[in-house]
Amino acid sequence: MEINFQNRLDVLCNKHKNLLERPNQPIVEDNGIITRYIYPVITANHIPLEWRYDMNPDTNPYCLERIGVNATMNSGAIKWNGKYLLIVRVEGCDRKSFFAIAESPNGIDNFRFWERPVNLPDIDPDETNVYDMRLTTHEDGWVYGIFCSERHDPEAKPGDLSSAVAKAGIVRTKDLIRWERLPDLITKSQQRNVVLHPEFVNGKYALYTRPQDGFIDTGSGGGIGWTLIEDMTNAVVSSELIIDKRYYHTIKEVKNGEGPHPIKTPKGWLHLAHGVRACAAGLRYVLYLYMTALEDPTKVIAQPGGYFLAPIGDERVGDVSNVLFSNGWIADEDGKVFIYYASSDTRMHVAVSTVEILVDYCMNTPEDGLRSAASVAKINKLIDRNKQYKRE
Ligand code: M1P
Repeated sequence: MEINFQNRLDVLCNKHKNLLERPNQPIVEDNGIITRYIYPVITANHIPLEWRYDMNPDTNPYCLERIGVNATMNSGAIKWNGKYLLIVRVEGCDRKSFFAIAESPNGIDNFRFWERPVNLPDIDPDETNVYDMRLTTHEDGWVYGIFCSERHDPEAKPGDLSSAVAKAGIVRTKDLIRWERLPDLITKSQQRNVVLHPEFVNGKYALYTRPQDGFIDTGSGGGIGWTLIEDMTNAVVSSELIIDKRYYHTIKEVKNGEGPHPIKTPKGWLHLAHGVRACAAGLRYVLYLYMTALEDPTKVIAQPGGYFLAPIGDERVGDVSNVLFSNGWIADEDGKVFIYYASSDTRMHVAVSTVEILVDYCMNTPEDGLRSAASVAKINKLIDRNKQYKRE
C-alpha cells in the first residue's frame, strides 16, 4: 500500500484544526437552571498531534500514531489572565493518567493544550497513577492543586494486581508552569476527592475530604468530610467532621465527593459534588449542589433534593458509562458560572449558569424527604400553591 506521508499529515492537521476551531452552540433546556452545549469542550482528539505522531517521514514512513490517548476527563479549572484554563486528566491508551493544561478564550470552545503536559514533580517511585486535580487560588497567595495519587496496595495478596491505595497528593504554583510538590496528605484512611477551601478558617487551612475504607469502597466513610490543617507543607488530618452525609435510597447512597472548591456567594458557600448510587447497570454518578454558611462553612444551610445534572444522551456512554463527574468550575466577575464536567470518564463538557440562579435553585428546591410519601407530599404542596396560577 502506497502511503503519501505528507498528504496524510496534512489531512490529520486539517481535521485537528477544524475540531479545535469548531464553535460550540448552546442547547436550550426546559429546567432553566443550566445551559448545556452541543459539543464536548475537550476530547482525546483535541490532544496535540505532536504528542501522538512522530512527524519524521524517515522514522514514521506510514505516519502512524505512536502514542495513543484514550480519554480527557475530570479537569480542575481556573480563570488565569482572562483565559479559561482546565487542568485536564489525560488518560493514555496505557491507562496512565497525567495532567495537561488547555485554555480557551471564552470558556465554551476553542480549547487548546499548552505545548507540553504538566511537569509534576516525581517524588515516589511507587506512585503509579495521578488524576482528578482540584485547583484552589488560596488567600495565602499560592495556587494549590490536590489530586489522587494511586499505587498498588503493598498488602495485596500475591497475584492480586488490582488492589490499590489512594492518597491525596499536593502541589502548589505561582505560574501554573513550575509546580512545587509538597508531602502527601497524612491521614488515617485512604482519600480521594480532597479539596482545599480558598480561605483561612480560624487562621487554618481547611480541606474537604472523603474518608474511605478501601480504594473503591467508602464504607464507614460517611460522606464529605472537613478538617483544619495547620501547615500545607506538612498537611496532617487530626480529626474529620462529616458535613455532607450519605443516606439510604438517595443519589449519594453509595458514596459522594466534593467537586471543585465552593464558590463564595452573598448567601453562603455554593458547593458542587458528585453522588453515587448502585443499580443493576452498575454505579451511577450524578452531580448535586448544596450550600453552607459563610460564617461557618461546616454548617449546611441548603440541600436541594436529588441531582442537578445527570448523564443524558451520548453522555451516558463511555469507558465507565453512566457517570458525570466534576472537579472544576469558574465563576466570572459578572456572576456567570462555567461548570466543567466529564461524562462517562471519557470527555469534557461545559454547562453554564449564574451564581444567582444556582443559589435560587439551592434555596428553593425542596429537600429530599427520604421517602416516597414525602415526595408526593412535596408535589401536592406545589400544586396547591399553583392553583391560582393554573393555565388551561
Ligand atoms: O469512574 C467514576 C469515578 O470514580 C472515582 O470517583 P469516586 O472516588 O468518587 O468513586 C474516581 O476514580 C473518578 O476519577 C472517576 O471518574
